Amino acid sequence: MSRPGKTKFQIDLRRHLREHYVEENLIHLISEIAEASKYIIHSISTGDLGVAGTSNLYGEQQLALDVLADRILRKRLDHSRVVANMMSEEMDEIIPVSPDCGGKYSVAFDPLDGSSLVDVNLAVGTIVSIFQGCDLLQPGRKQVAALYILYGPRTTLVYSVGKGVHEFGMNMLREYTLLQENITIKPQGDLYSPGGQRNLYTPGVEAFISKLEQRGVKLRYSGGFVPDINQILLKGEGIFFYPHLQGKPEGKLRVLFELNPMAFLIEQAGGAASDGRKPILDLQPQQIHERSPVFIGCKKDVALAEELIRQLESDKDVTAKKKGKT
Ligand code: FDP
Ligand code: ZN
Repeated sequence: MSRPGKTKFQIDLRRHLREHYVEENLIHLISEIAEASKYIIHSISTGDLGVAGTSNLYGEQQLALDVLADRILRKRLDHSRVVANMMSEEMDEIIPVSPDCGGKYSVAFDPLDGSSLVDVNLAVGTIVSIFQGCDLLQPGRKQVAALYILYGPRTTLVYSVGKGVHEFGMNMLREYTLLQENITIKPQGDLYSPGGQRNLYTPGVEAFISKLEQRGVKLRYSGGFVPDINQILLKGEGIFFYPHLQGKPEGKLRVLFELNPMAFLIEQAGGAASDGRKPILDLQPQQIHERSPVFIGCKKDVALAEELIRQLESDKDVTAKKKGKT
């Protein structure tokens, strides 16, 4: 689990948080999420690929892994004593946990992003966004912490509390220990991860992808947002985009559960995240399941996407946002 030259031996997650003077309740919250992930990885790796609403051989209700992951996290947060409100991609409404917001945090999470990839044994992840107090419908810039857990060949956790981005690996004892501190990404990169269907790209996005291809950048796309972002962070370069599409101006990814936390992490690593016009972290969400186009990764590449969209598209192509789960 080590990368020579970049590791500090056996610094666990809790100790790392303490050493960065993170507030006690927030340390507790992040540690509880890390604990919950151990149960989620167990469910994934034992391969209980139940389908929600169906029964197994014994007549017991089987749960899809994303529903199971949601329950595991929800229970843990519910009992943590430090959560005011929570909501997840799997829920329709915000769940109040404690009416008292003082010293507490509100959490938005995507319990198992990329769950359609579980069947084909590709990497998936949990994404978490944390605000202080009760309010979850705030611009992402107000987040106090963001993290994801990547269930790949290895399980890793990447977090930021606004003091750099740090990667931890799950060891044989199922503890998260430090792999890499203060991860940064270059201003411009040679990897691209384009989401959505190319025949639906709008003129600005088509011009952008053509420019990247003329530059000779390499395609690296897994279909899972967590591994695709993790690749950019750890390779230190690249751009992921899931743009506005013709007939789908809101793109696909959700602001609260997916984009805000990843934008927080990428900005902390020196990158940028934009909806094509403005930073993701400045969007004021109106609804829980709001979606947005996204261009996220190396700063100069994100700026190039914005420039071409500004030149070749009118505002209405990009700004329309719609509510809704699929
Ligand atoms: P999934 O639907 O498998 O959960 O937002 C979820 C997500 O995957 C991301 O992980 C991924 O980047 C994107 O959707 C892939 O979208 P497409 O199905 O349009 O390829
Ligand atoms: Zn998701």
